[in-house]
Amino acid sequence: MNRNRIIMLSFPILFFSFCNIYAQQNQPSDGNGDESIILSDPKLKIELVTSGLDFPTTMAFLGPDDFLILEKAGTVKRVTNGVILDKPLLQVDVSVKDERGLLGIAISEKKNLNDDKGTSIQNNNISHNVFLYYVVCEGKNTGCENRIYRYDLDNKNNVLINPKLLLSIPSFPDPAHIGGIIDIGPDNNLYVTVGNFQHTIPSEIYRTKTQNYEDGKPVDGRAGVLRITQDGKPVGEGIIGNEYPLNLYYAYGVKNSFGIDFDPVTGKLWFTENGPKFGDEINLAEPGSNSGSDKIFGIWRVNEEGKKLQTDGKEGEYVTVGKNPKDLVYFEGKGHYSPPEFTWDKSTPPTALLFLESKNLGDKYENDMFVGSVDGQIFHFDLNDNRTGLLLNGVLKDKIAADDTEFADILFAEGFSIITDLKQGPDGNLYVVSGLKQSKSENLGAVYRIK
Ligand SMILES: [Ca+2]
Ligand SMILES: [Ca+2]
Ligand SMILES: [Ca+2]
Repeated sequence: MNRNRIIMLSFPILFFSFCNIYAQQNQPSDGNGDESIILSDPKLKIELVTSGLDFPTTMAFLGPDDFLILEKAGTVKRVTNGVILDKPLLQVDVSVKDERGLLGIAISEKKNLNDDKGTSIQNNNISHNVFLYYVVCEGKNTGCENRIYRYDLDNKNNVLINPKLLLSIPSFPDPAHIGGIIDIGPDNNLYVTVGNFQHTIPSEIYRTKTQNYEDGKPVDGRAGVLRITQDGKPVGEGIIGNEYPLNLYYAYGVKNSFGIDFDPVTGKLWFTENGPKFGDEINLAEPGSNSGSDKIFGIWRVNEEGKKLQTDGKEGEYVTVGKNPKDLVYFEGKGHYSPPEFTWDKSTPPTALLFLESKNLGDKYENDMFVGSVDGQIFHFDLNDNRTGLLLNGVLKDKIAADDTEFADILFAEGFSIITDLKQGPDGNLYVVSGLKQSKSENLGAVYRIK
């Protein structure tokens, strides 16, 4: 196969400037319809781990070559040595409309035995707690809730049992901006992303205080990164308030997020945020961080209609925001505005965010940040010395990727379908979950390993 030819067809304009980066390409060993995947580092190899999944969302490892993976329509599958176990571990009746579905998973070594009846359960086959995040609706589009359950994994019989409801958030008006990612922090608590539940042009305007409307409706769990214990309880004193569910917020003013992870060096939380048609972000979140949504995306303010405000009528120019802009909500000074550490001006919707702790891909990638996108790209970032920001040079020194002509320094891979998750395996390699936007006739969702 002539790789250069494919690249020239795909990137005729960028070819000459990028030809060094793409001097050597890699492709999955079986070449199974994935010829378009390109890694920018010729020293790295990519392998197909498994395919035939129907819109896989997120995955979590149980052990080496052994992980659970979710399909959006409500199935939990186990993949061992690349083989998908015939029988799903769980099939839940979720709402799949638009962005709803079975979305998030996190696994911890068994700490709690679930017990819905108040009696002690003895089951020596239970090896892990499995946390799942999904959306259920009573009617077709009514009575919807984002829910987090804790299950027990019966490791012998390969089933998830004893569901315990940990958190439920009313999910309306739209089947959009659901969030849905769960991660376990260094403090062993669960961190959960929740969006604002509204299309960019909403079917109904519903504004709460955590979307930065001071006179907004009461806080209900949307538009933030929430933190709960593995039993579903608030963690100590609330950061921005003590009333439930305000006491669950770690960060707020978040439109939607498909990616969180913790810096393995500092323990700090980083997350991606999706803007409207501009202003996608990478954020470092201290406790009480306000990301500015629904009023600021990236570094751009929006008007009442959600349109980007310009200065001097110039295309792409932005409004500088000071510290704690006046018109945002701060919950009596307990919150603070936090501008993004990086932003894409032209929409490149970021998804999963991962810190790769291992040196398996080379010393230079140790503890670096990787970010996936809806457009099938993986971006790579070094952090600065004190790990308070990203190390950005040249056209990215302004912390803004104006468009894809500014991607050269940060583009690590491209050519996947929508990337829904990035994980480090116990083998130290980088795993990529590539879903498919429309998988009606073929189950083309796949997992890849970069090593
Ligand atoms: Ca923001
Ligand atoms: Ca590095
Ligand atoms: Ca720039």
